[in-house]
Amino acid sequence: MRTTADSILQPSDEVAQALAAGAPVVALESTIISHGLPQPRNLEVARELEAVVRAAGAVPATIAVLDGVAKVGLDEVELERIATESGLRKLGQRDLPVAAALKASGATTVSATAFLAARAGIRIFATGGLGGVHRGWTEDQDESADLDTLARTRITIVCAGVKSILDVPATLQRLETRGVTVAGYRTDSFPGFYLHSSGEPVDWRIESPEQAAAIMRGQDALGGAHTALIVANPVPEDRQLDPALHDRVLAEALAAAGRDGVTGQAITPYLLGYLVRGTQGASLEANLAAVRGNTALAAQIALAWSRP
Ligand code: PSU
Ligand code: MN
Repeated sequence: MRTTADSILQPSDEVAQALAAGAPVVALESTIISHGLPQPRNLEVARELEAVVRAAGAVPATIAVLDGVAKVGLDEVELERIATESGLRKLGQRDLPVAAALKASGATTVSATAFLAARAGIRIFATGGLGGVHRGWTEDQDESADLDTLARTRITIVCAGVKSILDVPATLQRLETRGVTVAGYRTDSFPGFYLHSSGEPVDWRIESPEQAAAIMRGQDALGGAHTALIVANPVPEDRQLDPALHDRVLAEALAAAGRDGVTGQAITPYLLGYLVRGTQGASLEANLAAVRGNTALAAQIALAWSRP
């Protein structure tokens, strides 16, 4: 069979119908489910995030690659595979053609999910925290492919900033250089993933989903490079991880990663897992509070975007 976009990129019937009707759709990534959260909680979360989108009146489209096919919108069995299958790969954008060719299965990161969502015609995407420039960049040049994809993909991503395991100021600098628009949602400081604030300022503050949709219309009207809009939505202060606990356990996690020689794709799941254990699950609760809030806000933005 000839390889065509239709044979390797398949929206579910529900997602295809919603997109054709101009109804609100929210893309959700799958790496957070397969690699970012512990079992069995991850499957509950995957279902819960979809329910959050539906409760707001939008259609969820969780994205993953199954047996070489990029699925946009998963059914219950497919969602279970993402949450439970062992040996599932973590796929960035560059891995997608290989996974398709080798009929491999894998969860999609922000870079792969944003790319596939945009290709399928979805404009709004929710996640926890973006990837970015890692601490120690001067030694290993580890910068998440998330940033490059967001610099050339017309998508709106709602996130609680970038993961606090990263070099946040360097990541913000890269986003500026690459022309990615960043707006704080009801905040003047850039969120800190597990923490309400990263301590870094954010240049623009918006107050409503309608303002986010207006920025998106501005992006399209102005034309130019297809860059993303990051809507940085902080975890509520009463749901954040205790900052002192965060700093202490993160320092331990970074030291342990250095000792264990963890690098590349493995480093982010390693650090997040270390934090979950080292905080007795408190980091997990903060992470989930952030993702839930981001998903609900993404649905509101999708509704505002679908209203002409
Ligand atoms: N947000 C979370 N947990 C996660 C991730 C995001 O709350 O695990 C995932 C996303 O899929 C993101 C990836 O793209 O971590 C970044 O991985 P890396 O640093 O290897 O690019
Ligand atoms: Mn990396």
